[in-house]
Amino acid sequence: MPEKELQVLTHNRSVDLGIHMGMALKALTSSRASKERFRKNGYLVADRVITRDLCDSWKLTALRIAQDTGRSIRKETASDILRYRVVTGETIKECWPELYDLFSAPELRSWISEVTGTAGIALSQHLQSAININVLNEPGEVYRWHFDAEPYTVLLYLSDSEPEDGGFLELYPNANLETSETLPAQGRIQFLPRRGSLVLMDGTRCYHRVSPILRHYQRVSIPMVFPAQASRARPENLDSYLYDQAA
Ligand SMILES: O=C(O)CCC(=O)C(=O)O
Repeated sequence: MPEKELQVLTHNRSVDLGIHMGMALKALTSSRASKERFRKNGYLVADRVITRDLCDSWKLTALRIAQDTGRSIRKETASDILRYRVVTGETIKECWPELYDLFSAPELRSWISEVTGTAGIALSQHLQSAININVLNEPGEVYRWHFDAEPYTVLLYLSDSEPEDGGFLELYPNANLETSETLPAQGRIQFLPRRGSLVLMDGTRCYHRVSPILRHYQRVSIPMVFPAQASRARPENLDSYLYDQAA
């Protein structure tokens, strides 16, 4: 039987993490197989981490906050396009403590540490990018191919996607900046978001993107970033590229 790494359903833990958080995280496991899968591929999918009911209620909350305070990002260069709506970490901390509690729960970092075999998983000092709400909903919206600035990213999905919707998480495991220019289509992994599921990935070795939205629907994801040490510097101008609003 796999070890249960994060069981947040017992009464005491629920109290520690907040009542709703206790309901939210059912179980994240770090079995030998999942560690091995992560070691080999640099990513791991955990299904139904958040219950459907909670997910539906969180999706509404995410959409309301994105509507009230989100920024529309529209960046287009010859090689890539970034078009989506984002809520950054400072706003989440202030307006949605329940989600912030999930992000900052020591149990989540322990699980990342177990699965990745990395000691010292920290909370990022860059609150703006540490946790976001991403909303893509119009045909043509896309989150460009990129590597992350920090190694560990947890993506929590609050919506389901159908293949006809677009909005796949696409990634090339074990890529690097040199190879990213010439990656063959057959090596590409496609993950269709399912609400309540979570992807843990080393974003510095998985080249990834959100594929273009093909028809109107609400794709809601919560990216959370966890550095291996607290004090890594972010590339200059990255935050202004990602978060400065469309003119
Ligand atoms: O929403 C997703 O599936 C991925 C988002 C992403 O890559 C990011 O926020 O860096």
